[in-house]
Amino acid sequence: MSHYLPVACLCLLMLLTGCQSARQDAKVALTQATEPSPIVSPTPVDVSHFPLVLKGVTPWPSFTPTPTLTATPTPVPTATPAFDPAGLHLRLEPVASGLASPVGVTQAGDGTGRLFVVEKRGTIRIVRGGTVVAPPFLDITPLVRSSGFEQGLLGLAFHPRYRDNGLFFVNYTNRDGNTVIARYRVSSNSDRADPDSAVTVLGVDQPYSNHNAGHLAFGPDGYLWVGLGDGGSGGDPRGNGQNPAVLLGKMLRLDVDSGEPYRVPPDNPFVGRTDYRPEIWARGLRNPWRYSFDRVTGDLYIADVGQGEWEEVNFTPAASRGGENYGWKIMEGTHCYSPSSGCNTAGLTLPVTEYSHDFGCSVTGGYVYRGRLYPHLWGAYLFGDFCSGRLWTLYRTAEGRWVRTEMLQAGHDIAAFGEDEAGEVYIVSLNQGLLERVTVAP
Ligand SMILES: [Ca+2]
Repeated sequence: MSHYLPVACLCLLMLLTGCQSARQDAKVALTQATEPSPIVSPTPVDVSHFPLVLKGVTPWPSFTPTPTLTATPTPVPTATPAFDPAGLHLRLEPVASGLASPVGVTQAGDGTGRLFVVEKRGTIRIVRGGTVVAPPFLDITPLVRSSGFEQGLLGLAFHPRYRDNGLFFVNYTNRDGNTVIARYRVSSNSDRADPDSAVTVLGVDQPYSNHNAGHLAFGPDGYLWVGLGDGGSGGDPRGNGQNPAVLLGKMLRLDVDSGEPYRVPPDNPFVGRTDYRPEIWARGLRNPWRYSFDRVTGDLYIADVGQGEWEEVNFTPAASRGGENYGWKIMEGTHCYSPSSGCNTAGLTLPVTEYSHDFGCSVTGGYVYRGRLYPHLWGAYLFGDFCSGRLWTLYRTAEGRWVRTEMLQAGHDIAAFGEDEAGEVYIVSLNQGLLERVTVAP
């Protein structure tokens, strides 16, 4: 079996990046480049920007779990060694197959151990013990436009108190091509949602078909974090990423427990500013294809898909008060984009790692490993590339350097990462319809 995606698929994938030449980029993605290992981010991180004094890979004593975290607390191993990728061999273990264009996987935090796979065309499937439950948990296919490669049902997040209130949130492209974030409730059957329970939380017009981002996640603050792409096309023609008056190209932070359908948290950074939408937590994002909070530290990792050359991962410490500007489209990664040289980088938060299109073409953000099965993986951020199937670890040394190491090549696309309740990490392949678990070879 080919280890590479069909070129036809890659041409579609190029939409993720807005590349000018799909053929050229397909060639790049098909090039099996050898990456020096480990790679250290070439960019000095402006630590002064961060209000939190960072403590490398063992920062958990500073974290105070809140009651809104998921139901299964992960015990903190004692005497865990600092993460060291040397000699560590990761593998992908098949869990389920036959999924229809999966783009996400998550869990309900309700103690049932079920995984919920998001299928692009508009369904959510339960995987229990490696078996895909036949009737979908939710089927909103009639509401969803998935004809564009980056359109569809794209995100799912369960309420932190799902066990008590049965609420969950989805992000999809509606029939008009616009983004809808909606709330649903489970039915009396715990394996079936009530399709008639929908309440629209937020609608965002999309000027182009691509860069819909689509991820949803609850933070340790109990708020819903919504990442929006820049509206699409290529090169952010409308300048949305830097425009504080629009929601596109931003990370939003919403209180979905107060107000109807939501309230702006009073400590959002731009509350009271007439020139900013108050929902905005941070700006300067292009297409944040997956972000996650470290369930132990509360730190936020945002992967942002690049325009044509540089894929990046951004780090925001848990103590951030928000207001970061992640740079797009002033910069792509750590490189000036508009203008192409001599750009003003003042006040920008640069990524902690980036890689060129020699190694892929569309970053997929993952999770910091906090599972129980592989202590040697504890504290490492796992992420990958959609096009090349490369999977990396990223961690911060005690000296404050971010180190990225390629750990494996999946042999297929990596469309999304997810965690189960115990903190084990999974990936899904859109083109292969696979759900796989990340394991450490003995
Ligand atoms: Ca950036």
